[in-house]
Amino acid sequence: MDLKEHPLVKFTTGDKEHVGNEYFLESGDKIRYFLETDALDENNNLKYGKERAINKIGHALHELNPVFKKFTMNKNLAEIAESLEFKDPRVLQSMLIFKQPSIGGIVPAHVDSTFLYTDPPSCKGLWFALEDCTLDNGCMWFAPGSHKKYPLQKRFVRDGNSATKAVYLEDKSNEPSDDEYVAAPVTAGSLVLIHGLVHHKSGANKSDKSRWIYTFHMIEGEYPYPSDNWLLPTPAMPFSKLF
Ligand SMILES: O=C(O)CCC(=O)C(=O)O
Repeated sequence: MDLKEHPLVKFTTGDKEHVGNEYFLESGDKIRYFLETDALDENNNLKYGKERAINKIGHALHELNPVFKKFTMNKNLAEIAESLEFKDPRVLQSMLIFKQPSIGGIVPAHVDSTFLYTDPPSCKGLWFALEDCTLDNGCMWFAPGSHKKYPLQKRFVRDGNSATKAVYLEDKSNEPSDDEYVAAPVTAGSLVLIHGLVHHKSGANKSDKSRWIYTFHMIEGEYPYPSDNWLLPTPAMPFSKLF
């Protein structure tokens, strides 16, 4: 990660949102670096070293980094996809999420099919705890059964080249209340399978321990994938076939 190349450091405030969006929207076939918001001061200077400021790395680790490629495009994980009745599972994004000590931010409640949409929805996430994930360092929370109870409410789509918007498919109020969420602390090495329609979130990390995880998502390659999805395959990097 070269800070001089990073948009938050390189560009002035006026261009920041635009450039930040492009940096994100063009990250599908790259390895890019996203910072904790609390790691920047009011002038957008890093308050901590980059190792501590990093929030997330994504979204093509599974193609571009040999360690993550070997880990992801793996026979055991292909068997899991088969057992979930995928016919043509395609890995389309991978991420390291860090939740740094004391500054790790929340991940607001969402479902993954909002961001990785097929028609019908088919996304599943494989989420690997690289460290113990506890109530203190920002473990995941799930609304049990929400994938059966609530239809997909919205899609996150491109709006021109450098913007995104939400398109509502259902009533905005149709989602779980806060008290439906249950904490899911896990130990390092655990795999959590995440249904694309299950509502989940994670808390802030105010503790002195980091909470590193690796995750990737797959979709059913046989289903239509709309061209206004934020994450698009490219001729050089089509979505990776798990088998
Ligand atoms: O790791 C987290 O805190 C959030 C991950 C998440 O929401 C996801 O992988 O869909």
